[in-house]
Amino acid sequence: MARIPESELIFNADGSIYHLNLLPEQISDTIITVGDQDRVAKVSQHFDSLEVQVAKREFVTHTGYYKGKRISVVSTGIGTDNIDIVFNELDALVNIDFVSRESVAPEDHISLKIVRIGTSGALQQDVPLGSHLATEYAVGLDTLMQFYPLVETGYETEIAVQLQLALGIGFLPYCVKGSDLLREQIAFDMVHGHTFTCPGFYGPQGRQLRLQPKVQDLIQKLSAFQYENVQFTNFEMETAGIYSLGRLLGHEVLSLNAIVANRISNTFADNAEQVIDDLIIKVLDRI
Ligand code: R1P
Ligand code: URA
Repeated sequence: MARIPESELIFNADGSIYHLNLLPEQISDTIITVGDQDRVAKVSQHFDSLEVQVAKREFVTHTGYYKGKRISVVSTGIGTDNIDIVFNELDALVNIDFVSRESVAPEDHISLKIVRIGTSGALQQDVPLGSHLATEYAVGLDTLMQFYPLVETGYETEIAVQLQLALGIGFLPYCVKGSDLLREQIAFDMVHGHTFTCPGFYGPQGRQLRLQPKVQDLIQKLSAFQYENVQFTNFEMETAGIYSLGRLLGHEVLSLNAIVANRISNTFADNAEQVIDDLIIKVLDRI
């Protein structure tokens, strides 16, 4: 195994990894990610005991025990650029030897179980505000996978190609499926859906404040898009990055969405916090 240089794998003075500020022993192999750093404590408040509390920038980590199970909660901040940092560093914590700076041997590879608890906007009239939605396929409209050799199935590539045509955009999106196993284990009673991951909250999600859109009728096009029996239910800003880096790095990943907005009925949930809290409890009990 090649030694990874100091400029590529960066440690802080205390030996912790650069952005997450964590040491390998400070995370569990069962991880919940949330976007908002204040949501970390909303998860860990349910722990029986809290062992680790670390924070740097938007990356807050709490590790503790919930009903005897060791769980870490990590905030990612917003966007797939942050997911790149969080996933590479979480993976390094378990699959790179911090002393030798080498990857562990393939037989020692640790597969993390990672579940995102996030908020999301619905793209279909019949996805109710306040529902909990589990993503099967995610399409990334961001550029993260321009920089990694993601291997897509023929089916995934076809979705991406057809979507590019439907939107008339000058780049090929990427499409990737999450873990069937985790979806069946944790999301068996949730709304089943497919998710667009957008590189912004406003223009890239068809919101118009003072700027004119470049892609005309984006919401209508995303809502109407269908490939075979895959119709997209919602959008947010991390899932496709999570699913593709999970596949590339060998981790089990699932994205769960608390639906707080419906962009077809133009409504926003007045109980968004409660919807997220209910999702947190479900995940803690099932993960
Ligand atoms: C935008 O408001 C943010 O909310 C959603 C989007 O993915 C984006 O991160 O998720 P979180 O609530 O987990 O941050
Ligand atoms: N998060 C998003 O990214 N979009 C929404 O509409 C709601 C939450």
